Amino acid sequence: MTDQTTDRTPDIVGGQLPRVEDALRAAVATDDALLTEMASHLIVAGGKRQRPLVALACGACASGFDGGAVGERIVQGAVSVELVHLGSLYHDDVIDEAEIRRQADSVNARWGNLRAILAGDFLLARASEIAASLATEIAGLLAATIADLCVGEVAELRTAFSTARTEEDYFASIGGKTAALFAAAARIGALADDQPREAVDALGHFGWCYGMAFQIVDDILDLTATEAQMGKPVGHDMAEGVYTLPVLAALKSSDELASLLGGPIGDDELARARKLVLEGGGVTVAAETASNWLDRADAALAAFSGSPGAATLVDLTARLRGMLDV
Ligand code: GRG
Repeated sequence: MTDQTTDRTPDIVGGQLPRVEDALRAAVATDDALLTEMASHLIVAGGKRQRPLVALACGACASGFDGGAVGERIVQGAVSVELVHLGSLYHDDVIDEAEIRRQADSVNARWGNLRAILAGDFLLARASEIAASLATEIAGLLAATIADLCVGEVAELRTAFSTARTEEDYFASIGGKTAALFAAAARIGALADDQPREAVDALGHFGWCYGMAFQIVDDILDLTATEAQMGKPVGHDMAEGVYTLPVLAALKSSDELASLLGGPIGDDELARARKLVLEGGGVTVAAETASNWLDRADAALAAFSGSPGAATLVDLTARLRGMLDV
């Protein structure tokens, strides 16, 4: 998805994001100038800060919250989640040999794979340290979520270039690589606020459903947005052998698409494959699926209606829904 730092939610909860920015920079400061520069590279480059916003908003869902500043523990929880996200991006860009991230040089492109891996490890270590300072449960949750990210990524790699990839394979992979971290963000925000167990579970469910929709929208945009909007070539996932929901849906009724996919693909074949996915209704199926996940996300917020946190979360689902043409 595009990196629009200016596109952050301008509401009460979103107004707390500058605290997250300051705390992120503080979290990666070290005595080693090179390590500090590498570890802060993508923080400075921007990003939408969706995961910390979800954590802040869930921390502001308690009925007694007055709409003022959220507690520092919630800000630190939000920081720990964004640091895990950042660490995963550093490692992902090494795996994909990506050159650009957040419209800047990727860390691997600027400093090489070895340093990018080490800097990513450092971000994960700082995230773990912060989580452990908040609560044993938060530390355990974040560690389990890092494992989920790895499982989701390996599941994706295992089915690369496979036209036999099923929708179940796809959902399992995006659950691990994306929804698990949004669910953790939501739970951590609520846990850092000492909310009751039912609230933590309901908000965790919101995070999972929102994360599933978020990844499906990201996968749709990979096929429908322009290169300028995405910061990467159109159809990049398909070219890399990552067959996402729109592609899997279109594959069901197109032998021609199946014959084009299954291995590395040239620019002309990629353009034809993309046309087949769009004309074969793959994007429509994926958009309906994302919309269903957003319905579930909204429903999970019923108990928090009227709180400033819920207003931010409803705004997030509405914005994502606005990116779907269904
Ligand atoms: C060691 C934590 C760890 C992970 C290793 C590489 C890997 C396993 C997992 C990759 C997970 C990954 C990169 C999933 C993609 C999730 C995604 C949609 C990223 C883009 O998120 P945005 O659009 O990006 O929120 P910004 O830049 O706005 O933060």
